[in-house]
Amino acid sequence: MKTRQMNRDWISTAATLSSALPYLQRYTGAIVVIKLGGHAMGSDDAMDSFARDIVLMQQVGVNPVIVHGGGPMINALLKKLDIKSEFVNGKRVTDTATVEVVEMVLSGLVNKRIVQAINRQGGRAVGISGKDANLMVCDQTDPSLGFVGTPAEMDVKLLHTLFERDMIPVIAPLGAGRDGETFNVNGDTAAGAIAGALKADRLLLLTDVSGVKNAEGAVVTELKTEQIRQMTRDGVIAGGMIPKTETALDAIEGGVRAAVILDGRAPNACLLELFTEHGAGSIIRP
Ligand code: X2W
Repeated sequence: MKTRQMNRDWISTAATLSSALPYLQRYTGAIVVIKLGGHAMGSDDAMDSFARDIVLMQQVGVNPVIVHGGGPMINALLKKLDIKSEFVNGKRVTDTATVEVVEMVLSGLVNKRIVQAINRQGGRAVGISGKDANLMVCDQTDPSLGFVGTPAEMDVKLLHTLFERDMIPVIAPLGAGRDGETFNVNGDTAAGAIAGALKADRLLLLTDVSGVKNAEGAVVTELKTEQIRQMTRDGVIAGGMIPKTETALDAIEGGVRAAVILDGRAPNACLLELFTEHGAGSIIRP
C-alpha cells in the first residue's frame, strides 16, 4: 500500500508558492529587462539556474528581456589573437579589428550560450543584437573611442512581437550606425536604453556586488533617484558602481518604473527580487 509521509520541504515549498500569489498577480503582463553582465555569468550550473528563473518568470506571465554583456569573454579572445585592448571610463576603445571580435563573441558565443540555456529549461529564447529590426541605431559616442556607440533611435516593435508569441528576447549590445558601421555598446547602457524604450516595469542589473552601499558599507535596500545623486556627489557611490547607477537613473528618466542593482551570483536572485517580500539588492525609484 502506498503511503504519504509529509516532508517539511514540501510543506515549505507549498507555503512559498502560496505567499508568492500577490507578487505573481502584480507582475502579470509586466515587462522586466534583465542585464546579465559577463562577471555575473559564472559556471554552467549558475547559467542553468538563471535560465530556469527566466523560464519560470515567463511561465507566470512576465515578459522577460535579457540584455547581456561579456566583457571578460571578449578579453579572452582578444588576448588569444594578440590584440591589445584598453578601457576609458568603463568603455572599451574599439578599433576595426576589435569590433569584429566584439561582435563574434557577443552575438555568437555569449548570446547563443544564454539562448541554449533558456531553451534547455523549456523556454523559447530568440537571440538577436541591437542591429536586428533596427532595435538600436547608434551614434558614435566619441571619436577617441572608435566604434563605441550611444543608442540614439530605438524601435522595440520586434520585442512586442516576440512577447505576443511567448518568446524570450536575448539581446547582444551591438548597434548599427547610420552609415553601415557596427557599434560596440556598453551592456549596461544598452539595457537601460532598451528598458526605457519599452517603458519596462523593472530593470534588473545583475552584477557581482550585493547592491548600493552607504558610507558605512551596508547595502541600502530602497533609494530615491535624488538620494543616488547626493551619494554620488558625496563620493559614497564611486568607481564601477557609477555606470550602474547612471544606467538606473537614465532608465527611470526614460519611463522605467524602478531599477534594481543586485548580485546575480546569488541563487535565484531574480525570483527573490520579483516574487518575495524580502526583495534583493537595492531598488531605485523616481
Ligand atoms: C563592452 C560590451 C560588453 C559588456 C565591451 O567591449 O566590453 C564597451 O565597453 P559586461 O560583461 O557587461 O561588462 N562594450 C563599449 O558591456 O560586457
